[in-house]
Amino acid sequence: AVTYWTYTGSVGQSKWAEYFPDCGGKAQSPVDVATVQTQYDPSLGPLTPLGYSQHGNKPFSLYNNGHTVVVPLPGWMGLGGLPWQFTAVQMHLHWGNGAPEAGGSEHTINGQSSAAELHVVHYNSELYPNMSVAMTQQDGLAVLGVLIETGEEANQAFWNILNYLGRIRHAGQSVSIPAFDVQSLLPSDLGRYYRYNGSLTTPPCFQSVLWTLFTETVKISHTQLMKLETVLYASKEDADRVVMQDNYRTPQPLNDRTILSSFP
Ligand code: B30
Ligand code: ZN
Repeated sequence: AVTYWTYTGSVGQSKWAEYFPDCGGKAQSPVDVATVQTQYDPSLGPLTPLGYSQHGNKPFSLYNNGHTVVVPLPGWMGLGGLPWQFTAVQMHLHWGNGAPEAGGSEHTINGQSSAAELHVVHYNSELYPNMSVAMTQQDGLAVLGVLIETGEEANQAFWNILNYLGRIRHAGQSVSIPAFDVQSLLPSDLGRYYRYNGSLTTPPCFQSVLWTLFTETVKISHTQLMKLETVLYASKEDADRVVMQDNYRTPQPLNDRTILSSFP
């Protein structure tokens, strides 16, 4: 048995299900959103980030976990507008190789990839005591997915993360960064989104996630996108120097699921 995994190679995504059985389940993420097949659900109201802008005086940390770069979030941040109260846990990114035509997002819309994708992970704190317990439960997690495209202008909010990647080049490294307004990373329209039940997009692929994918994308500059490739998959002790890129899973079968939309 293996407990580690990668995106390509001998323990790459085509092998995940051999070692992590849930990765072969019927409700996996990400998915392609075929917009003509989505179904409008008028009960889906706008989501409300709670305390995202209230960062206090404590710095955040930024961590290279060997598959992505993660910012753990303070426990007072949460998400309203869902059937339960959710508490924020962390946010992280998925990206490609910086080539203009190449993808990098996990979710796709009508078969189209975006350059990168931001995930803000929350757990159901009304029903479960912590993230570890919640991620094994079918109604345990809520993840916000934000598609990131490249544009002409730099996105000032993203510098709050990208400026510090040089300090966490190796897996296992972390750095303290100034706290910032997490809501500034999100699109301005939080009322238009797709909703479906899916999974963690990485092993152990537990089918515990209520996914929200915003229709509005956020834009960063190409220079900013390239900054993500400052980071390596390997730890400092490791001989190989593989650049962290293409850390996204390809879309999984929708099977009998319906993707809902919050707008007609
Ligand atoms: S995602 O948003 O679906 N990409 C986890 C959370 C969100 C997503 C994927 C995974 C998660 O919490 N996984 C379990 C924790 N990890 C530890 C970690 O932070 O680094 C265990 C693991 O994967 O083996 Cu790597
Ligand atoms: Zn993710």
